[in-house]
This record gives sequence, C-alpha cells and structure tokens, in this order.
Amino acid sequence: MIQEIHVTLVKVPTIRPHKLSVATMNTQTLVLVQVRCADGITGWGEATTIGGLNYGEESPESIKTNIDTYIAPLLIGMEASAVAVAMARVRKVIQGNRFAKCAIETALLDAQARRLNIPLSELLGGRVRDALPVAWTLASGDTAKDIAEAETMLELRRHRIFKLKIGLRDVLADVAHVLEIKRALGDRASVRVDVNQAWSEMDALRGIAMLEAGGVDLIEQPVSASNTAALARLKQRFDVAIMADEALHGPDDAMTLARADAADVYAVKITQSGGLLPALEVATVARLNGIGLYGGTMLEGGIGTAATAHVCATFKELAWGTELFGPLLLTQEVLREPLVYRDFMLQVPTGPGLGVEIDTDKLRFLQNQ
Ligand code: MUC
Ligand code: MG
Repeated sequence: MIQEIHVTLVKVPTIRPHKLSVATMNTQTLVLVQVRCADGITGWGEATTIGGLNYGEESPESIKTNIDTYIAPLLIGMEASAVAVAMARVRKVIQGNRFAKCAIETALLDAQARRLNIPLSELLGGRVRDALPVAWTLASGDTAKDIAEAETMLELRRHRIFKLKIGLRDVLADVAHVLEIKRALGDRASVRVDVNQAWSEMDALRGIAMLEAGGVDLIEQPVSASNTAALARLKQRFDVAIMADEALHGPDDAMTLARADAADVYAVKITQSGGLLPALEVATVARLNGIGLYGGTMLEGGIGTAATAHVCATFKELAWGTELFGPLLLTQEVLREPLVYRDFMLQVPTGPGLGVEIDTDKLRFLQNQ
C-alpha cells in the first residue's frame, strides 16, 4: 500500500554559470519525491526543471504544491505494486503537470523494481546496453573558456560530444562563437547547438546554413516549439540533423511531429514526456518513423539522471547518445555513491530499482543551508 508521499526541494549551486537563451543558472533546484510503501520499500523520483518558470510551465514550487495537494491524496492507500493502476488514476484525474507525474511514476517504479529485486531497466522492457555516450554542454558564455573546458573533458575522457547553448546573441555572433569552438576541436569531438527556440525561421535559415557548412552535427530546437511547420521546412532544407526538444511534450507531440516530418532526431525527456512509460512511447513513435533518438535532460540530479539512463538502456538504437550530465554540473552530490562516468560514457546502474541511493543526511544538510 502507498503510505506516504514526500516532496523535497533543495537548491544546489552550479559549478559555473550555465547560460541558456531562456535563463542563466547559478543554482539548480532539485525536486525530489519519496514514496513510502507499507511493505517498508521506498521509491524515489525527480521532477527537476530549469530556471523556475523560464523553461517549462511547472515550477519547483508548483510541482510540490500540486503533488502535496492533489496527487498524493489520490494515491495514498492504493496498492503500491499496481503501478499502472495508480498512474492511470493520476493521469485520468490530473490535467497537465507532466513533471509531477514523471516523478511519481519514477518513484512507484523504483519501489516496484526494488520489490522484485531487478534493475528498473528490466521492468521497462529489458536493458540492451550498460553504458550510454554522454554529451557535455558548453555554456559559460565565453568562447575561450568553453574551448578550455572542452579540452579538459577530452583529456579526462569524460565527454567528446559538446552541445553549445546559443540564441542569446545575434545570429552572426553566435555562429562565430560556435565555429571557433568547432575549429579548435576539429574531428576530436562532435559539436552541436541548442537554440532553445530563440530563432525566427529567417534567423534559422541564415544560422543553420553557416553552422552546417562549418561542420556542426546537430541543431536542437532552432525555432518556437509551436512552429511545427517551420521545423519541418528546416528539416527538408538542410542535411544537418534537426532535433525536436521543447516541441515534444509526450507521445501525442511525437506523433504530430512525425506526421509533419518535422525532425530527424527526438530528445527523449522523461519529465517533458510526463513519465517513464510515456517516454518509452515517444521513443517507439520515433523508431517506427525512422527518427533518431537522444536521451535528453532537464539538468536533473542523480535520481532523474539514473531514471533516464534506465529508459535509454532499453533503446536498441541510440544514434545520438545522451546528455545525462546533470549531476556533474552541480557542486553537491545527493547520492550516497555518485553515478559513474568513464570513457565518455555514463554507466547505467546495475542494482535493484534505480540502482542509486539518496544520502538523506546530505539532503537534510542542503535543505537547512
Ligand atoms: C535543453 O534544452 O536541452 C539540457 C542540457 C543543457 O545544458 O540544458 C538542457 C536543456
Ligand atoms: Mg534543448
């Protein structure tokens, strides 16, 4: 039986300012959800987002309020091992709130996989890979600093895929920044950009032509999430891969974008999809339509990152890798044992459930800071 649901918000400083077109992050607020069951098993989930309400329509505070006020009362007393029944109830009664639903589903599935003594990936259809390529985002706002950071990552053998956040400056300045980094790294790294919706279609036509000619491998969400037609036109016009991110809020959007032939690659995010099972549905739509997969992040800490890793571990094709580096952007670790990054890959945890444990003392310490 589901006995208790507890939501904790903790603010953790980032290792450096992380500059996106929608926000500059100096801290990240982790939203952690704990589900306690009557059989003594506890599951954890995460609903972390970026920049308060700058990126998505759920804030850390609204997620906590909505779980505490509306979602937890629906679930308390329900059978904990009937996860699909519990989630069907939540999805029927609660509109929107994809991040909150994702955290709840993650916690229930973590608990159930622990109960069955299997890794979560086995509960999600079965693991076909134990390690995932992992990109790093260069977003210091300074070209020389970004190049130095990339060189360090290559030397450490931690990352050889770099995503550059652009869209804050004018198109020519952004393109010059990206191409300087691409020239410095050459064939040693894959360089990609994320515009976070900042460009008009005209900006995108100019910008993408120059980025493609300069050897950039992928363009993420160049135009507004709502402008499916423009995304489709860009996809038809350019050879460089176009990836949908903010345009993808779950399986229905995955179908709409596929019908419109609007993207070469989908950024699969468990939070944006509204849960782990909807994220798997997004991936299935992609596979059936010949769309490449990429494991996306909302810069979550260890819980959300491990959950996405278990989802991605079930993908037979993962042509574009992942960006599951969230915990590495934070100055504080909330897991007892940190996730392992080695040889440019994140190792998918192997223990029962998520395969990671929250350090509750650390959490308490961070809460009281
Ligand atoms: C996004 O839009 O992809 C993921 C990596 C990163 O640096 O920012 C996020 C959000
Ligand atoms: Mg993105």
